[in-house]
This record gives sequence, structure tokens and C-alpha cells, in this order.
Amino acid sequence: MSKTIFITGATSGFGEATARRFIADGWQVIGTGRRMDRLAKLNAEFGVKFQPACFDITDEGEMLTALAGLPPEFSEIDVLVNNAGLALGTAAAPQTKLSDWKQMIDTNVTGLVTLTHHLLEGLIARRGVIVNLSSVAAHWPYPGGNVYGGTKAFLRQFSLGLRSDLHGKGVRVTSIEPGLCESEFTLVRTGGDQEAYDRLYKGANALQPEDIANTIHWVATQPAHININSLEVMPVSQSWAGFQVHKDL
Ligand code: 8X3
Repeated sequence: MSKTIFITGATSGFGEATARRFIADGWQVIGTGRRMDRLAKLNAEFGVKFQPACFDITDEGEMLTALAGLPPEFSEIDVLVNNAGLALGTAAAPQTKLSDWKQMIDTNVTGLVTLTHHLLEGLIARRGVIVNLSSVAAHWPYPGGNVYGGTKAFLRQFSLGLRSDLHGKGVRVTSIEPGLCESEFTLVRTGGDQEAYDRLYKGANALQPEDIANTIHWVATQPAHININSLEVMPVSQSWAGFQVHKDL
């Protein structure tokens, strides 16, 4: 019987690429997202291999209804990929909207831990794998990263903490920390600014969603005695620029 992977935010970017990667390897996928039209397209393309679960990760009621509605053949989840998440804006803290900060926390942190809590018992029973999509922003602060970076640092530490709590249970947990990657993520972050998107990626040879999908596949298919704790992945074109020093002259 095929193994089952549950991927949040499967309607685009890392999530969609991960769904494609695992289906190509014979897995069956439960893909979540808010946009039913996109989930339906994947379902039309992959048939019984792709089970849509349409819900907004910030709405626990919708989440529970979708989980309860999963067909029995998708009820035993081997791998959970917590991919759904977003960055809103690149402005410095004083220029940001509090509503954006709250939305990032609600999605990247509260939604993610809520879903993980609901699926945890089954993942323990199956000695499953949990892959959390953090970011290089978890380690490396940059101007405009503020709450986004904070949520991703939470996610990294949550992953490591889960490992401690699940000690001896055979469950594996990984924090994946991608750098610059070309995906819809940046259109969301810039409020749909296509010019900003083109400027950022032109000539940058950024990571592609398929690169991260391959990384997730590698992590999740290691022998059962190996846990990849955290994995930071950048394009070669991206590195660090050092500290800034303000001078009162
Ligand atoms: C975002 C990574 O490098 O685009 O998670 O800030 S980066």
C-alpha cells in the first residue's frame, strides 16, 4: 500500500512541488489549502493519488471538519509537511501594519501548532515524520524580517523541542530552512508587486520550489534510524552582508 503524506499549502510553491515529487515516487498525498480550484486541478491531474482537504489553517473549525472528512484510505498519515505560511511586507517595524503581524503569527505559528497537535497521536502511532518549513530568516535577521523571522525562529525551536518530547517514540522531526526561492511567496509578501518580484529574482539564480521538494523527499526517506534535525539551504548566489553600524556624527 502507498505511504501517505499530508502537505499544507499544497496549492503553490514548495507545497505543490512537494506533492508532485512524492506522487512521482508512488506516495499518496493529502494536500491542503484555501483555494479549492487549485486543489481540484491537482485532483483532476492525479486522481486518487491526490486528496484535497480545503481549509484555512487559521480556522480550527474548518480544519477539524476537513480532517474528519478524509476518506478512510487517507486516515493513516506517515509524513506531515507543515509548509503553509506567509510573509507580509518588507517594511521596518514602525511602518508595518499590526494586522499583518497578527496574520503571520496566526498562520505560521498558531495554525501550524494547532494542526500538528491534532495529527500528533496518529504520527506517533505510525512512527511518522514531521517536516516543518522554517527559513534562513530563523537564524539570520535582516531589515524588514521582524515578525516573519520571529515566526520562523519559533518553528525551528518548536521542531527541536518536539524531538525532545517524542524521544524514544521513533518519530522524526526536521526543520528545513530555505533561503531565496522563486515562488508565489514573494508576490504575497509584496502585495502582488510583479515588478518587485522580477527585480528580486532577475539574474539571482534563486532556489526553485522543486529544489526544496527534493530536499523534503530526501529528509523523509532516510532510513528510520536517521533524523535530520535542521537543514539550511541557500542558493549559491545568496550570502551574508555583515552588521550595520549607525553613527551619531
Ligand atoms: C524567506 C527566505 O531569503 O527570501 O524565507 O528571506 S529569504
